[in-house]
Amino acid sequence: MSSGNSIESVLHETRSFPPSAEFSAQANIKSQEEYQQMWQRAKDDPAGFWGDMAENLDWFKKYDSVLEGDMPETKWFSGGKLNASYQCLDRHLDSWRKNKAAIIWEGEPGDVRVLRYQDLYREVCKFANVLKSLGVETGDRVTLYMPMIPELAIAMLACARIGAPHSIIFGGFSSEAIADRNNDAQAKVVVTADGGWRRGKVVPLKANVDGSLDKSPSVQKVVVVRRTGCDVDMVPDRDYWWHDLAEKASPDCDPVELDSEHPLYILYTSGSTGKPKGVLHTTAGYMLGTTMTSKWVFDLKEDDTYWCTADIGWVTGHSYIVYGPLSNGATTLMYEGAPNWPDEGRFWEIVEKYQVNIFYTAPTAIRAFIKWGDDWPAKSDLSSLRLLGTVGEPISPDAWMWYHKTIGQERCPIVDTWWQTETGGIMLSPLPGVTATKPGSCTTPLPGVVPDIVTEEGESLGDNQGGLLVMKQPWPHMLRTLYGDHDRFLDVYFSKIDGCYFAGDGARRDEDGCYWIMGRVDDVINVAGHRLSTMEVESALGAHSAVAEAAVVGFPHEIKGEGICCFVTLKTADGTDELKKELIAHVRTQIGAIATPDQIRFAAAVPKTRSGKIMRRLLRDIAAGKESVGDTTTLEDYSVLASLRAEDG
Ligand code: 7RM
Repeated sequence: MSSGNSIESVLHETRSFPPSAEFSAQANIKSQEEYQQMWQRAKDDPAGFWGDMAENLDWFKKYDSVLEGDMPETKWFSGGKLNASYQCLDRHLDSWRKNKAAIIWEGEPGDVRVLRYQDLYREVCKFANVLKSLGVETGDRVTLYMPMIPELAIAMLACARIGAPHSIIFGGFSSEAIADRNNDAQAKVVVTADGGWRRGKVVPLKANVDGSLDKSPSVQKVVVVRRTGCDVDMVPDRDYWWHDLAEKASPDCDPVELDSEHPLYILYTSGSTGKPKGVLHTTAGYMLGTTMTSKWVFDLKEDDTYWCTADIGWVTGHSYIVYGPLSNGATTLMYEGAPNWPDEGRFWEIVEKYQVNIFYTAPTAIRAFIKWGDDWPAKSDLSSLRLLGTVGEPISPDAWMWYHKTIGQERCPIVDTWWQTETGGIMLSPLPGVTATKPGSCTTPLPGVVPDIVTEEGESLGDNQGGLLVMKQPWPHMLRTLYGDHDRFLDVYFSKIDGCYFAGDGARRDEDGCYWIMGRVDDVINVAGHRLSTMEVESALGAHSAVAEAAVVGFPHEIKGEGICCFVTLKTADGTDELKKELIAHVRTQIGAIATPDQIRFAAAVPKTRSGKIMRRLLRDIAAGKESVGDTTTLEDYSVLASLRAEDG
């Protein structure tokens, strides 16, 4: 943040793209009036509005009240009983949807599986029975560390069926990170695979789990899917093949009738300290939020083929590959591997092959597509596409225009969806049949979302003044706590701005009420759409015997959005290239491949304020190669700066 109260905003974009009349006419929300009316009602009478929306879920027992309490301690749909796997499966089975494709899956090597709703239901029931046979009870936590294969969705829904919250760990995390998360959640069972395919190579998932287990004593059993056929160690009475257990399991398993606020899952996300936060979502509110936002934003129709390219290891995959689309009875496409394997045309071949209608991806992927060139998408027929989406970071107007022209062929609305692991579902986004989109803006709040832009003191700012993005009203799919650390939950999200949820992003609102996100205001960086805490990388480096101190910042990166730059002071060792490599490898073992540093710069000291705080703003400027370093009046040791700049990455 710059000095003064508001954050300086430099982006000025005036192009605007209203939806076509044809799109609006067929859309789930058709007009500005309809949207305005919904939004106003949800603001003035949230209980009435969300109570009406809750008709879209199937309840074993109707709730007594829609909303109790106010932020941060809210309870939604108290007294109600339901089950998330029932929402996604059982309720579609007594209609023609029983034979509709629920999941169309393509593996990286080109293998294909299609699971109809009935097939998925049976597999989920079988695996729910497997979990029970391994001693998993309602309330127990289960870690899923898996590739993008149907078994991941099956395991999630099986956990939901018996009320065992899942904790999914993205396959790019290391043994150390798995152990941390297993311990924090006190997971009883880990589900994994021998490996997964990525750019023609096997990611050794089971071996990574093995490396975590002596440090995760809570884990009693490990279930392993055979995916790649690579060699794995199987420990008797601890490790079991999925297929051995599932083969013997019954395909019937009654869904447990769970309280509305029963925990559905924990998902670890980076905050501004070294310790990841276990974001906890609960059943009714989360299911309602993901169900409604999928319908509104992706305009889901019965005959759509919908593809979200995220990994299920991130919240986007939880909400918009699995729970939201399946709750709506949609066909959701899942792809296992890399976008450039065997070549850079893979995504567009998939679009043509399955006649994908709705395509949801991230700005980092779009930047890669642009770099790879227009010839790749030109090889495939993209005329099935009718709607495009983005998520994960601000998209530059240039990348937006490329997406609009080259992929959308100037025909498809683009929904730039702003939300977070914590918000559970989309918060700010165009409605594709309603909103005039602007390249680079996530535009307006969805019904039930009441945002504002405020100063550090909590005063509302006017049009086009940059400030802090907050939410002034509770919504059903918001996080309920940080697992095992409610005080941190209160502190991080609710202590900064009185009475509001503090998102950690800077933003401005323009004269049309459209929001423009300016990025994080804390020590969280966004590397290829993945949230990482600079503190986490600093802690990892600090654990290396040669390192005295480390300061980590993001810097602009052509494809990843932000790269990771580490300023390292050494105890005694020499700053050799060998040591640089060793430190990079060390961070990869401590956190995982996603945290691989792009630059290591050895320095005699890191610049600090008089009170001892690392001057990250200065380091960011140096990492970005900027000459002017701004205000240094509180800098402790001026000579440090010159030496940092001299040391070249
Ligand atoms: C869904 C997800 C959340 C952070 C968030 C922002 C950034 C996400 C957008 C965006 C600008 C967007 N969850 N972010 N979407 N910034 N425009 N459309 O990404 O928890 O992993 O990250 O991502 O900074 O706070 S997340």
